[in-house]
Amino acid sequence: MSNDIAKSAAYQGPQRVFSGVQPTGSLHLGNYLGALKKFVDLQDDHDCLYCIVDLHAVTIWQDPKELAQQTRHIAAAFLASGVDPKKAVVYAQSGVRAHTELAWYFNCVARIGWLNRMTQFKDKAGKSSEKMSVGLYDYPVLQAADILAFKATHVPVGEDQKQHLELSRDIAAKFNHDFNAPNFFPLPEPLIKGPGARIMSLRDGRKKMSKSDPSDMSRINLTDDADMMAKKIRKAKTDALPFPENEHGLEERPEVTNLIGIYAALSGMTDAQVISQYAGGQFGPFKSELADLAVAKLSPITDLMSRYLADPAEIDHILGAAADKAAEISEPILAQTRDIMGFWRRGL
Ligand code: AQP
Repeated sequence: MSNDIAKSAAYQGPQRVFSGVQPTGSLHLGNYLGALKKFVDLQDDHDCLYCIVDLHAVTIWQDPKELAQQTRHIAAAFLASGVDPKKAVVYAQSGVRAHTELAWYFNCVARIGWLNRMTQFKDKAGKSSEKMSVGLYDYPVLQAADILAFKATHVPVGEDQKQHLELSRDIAAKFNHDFNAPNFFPLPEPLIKGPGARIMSLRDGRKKMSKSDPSDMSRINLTDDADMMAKKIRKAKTDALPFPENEHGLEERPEVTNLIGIYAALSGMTDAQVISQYAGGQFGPFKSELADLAVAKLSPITDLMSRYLADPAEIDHILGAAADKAAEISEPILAQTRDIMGFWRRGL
């Protein structure tokens, strides 16, 4: 993973990694492989901030009685997956003011036409876009502020976030240009490559695995017990054909492609190695071994999560200290941004 981080030619500041996860429900295998696992891989060699993005969560109504607990739940998932608070800054977004303040400045830089092109808003709003919050529409601008409040240069995310990352780059470039501040903000690079970048629903191989899918059978939650994980994999949709003989045999077989991709990501094998191991066979034995693999990888995380959640005071201590650290990094960047934009300040 560390080799994927290339230095941007023009920006000379430090390399920094930022990513966020919404506290909107139980995390699933897609979040784990597309994000959390990469967070752990990066923390040893890089300056990393991992944020629980509760301001993003409230773009869709969240029960105030649940939100803080949901935030702790994601923190527990980070820690149980191996994110180490001594190496990475793990904090809650609403506790650091730079996010909202910079988002406002960027609202005045981003163009409406850019946001109109964002497919995630269209997917989430469906036919009721007029009834959605302004926040949901503006979500990618807040995301740009999240990243650039720390001048982060690299953002590990799943494939679904690629378009938002391109918008962050556009906002950074336009800010630098409009305010004649060459290379003030870096143009952040997505870190998408690698297995697990796009895990699909177990019920429909053309839809991504998602927390908000109404069918719980479509995803493996990090909180599922071993029996439930095995049941979901056993019942995962496939088709009437046997296991493919080679990679060409994956064409037009999205569900099979997805299961092979999950096996590869969990085992560290390539898709081709998985195919050659099961070539031409039936799906029964493959699914049963995939279930064992998923349980072996995810059950220890589930168990550890419960242990962290049993000690909310410890989680709060970690989040509190990290919020201070995140503010320490972002405040000077915010102050410089305000100066570049020409805002009044005391002693000017
Ligand atoms: N299916 C996926 N495959 C790979 N990566 C994924 N991610 C999400 N789904 C997949 C990555 O997980 C990180 C955190 O995502 P998030 O919870 O902040 O929001 P999301 O992308 O909107 O995730 P969901 O599950 O689809 O949530 P809902 O249903 O609430 O919208 C991101 O890096 C994301 O790329």
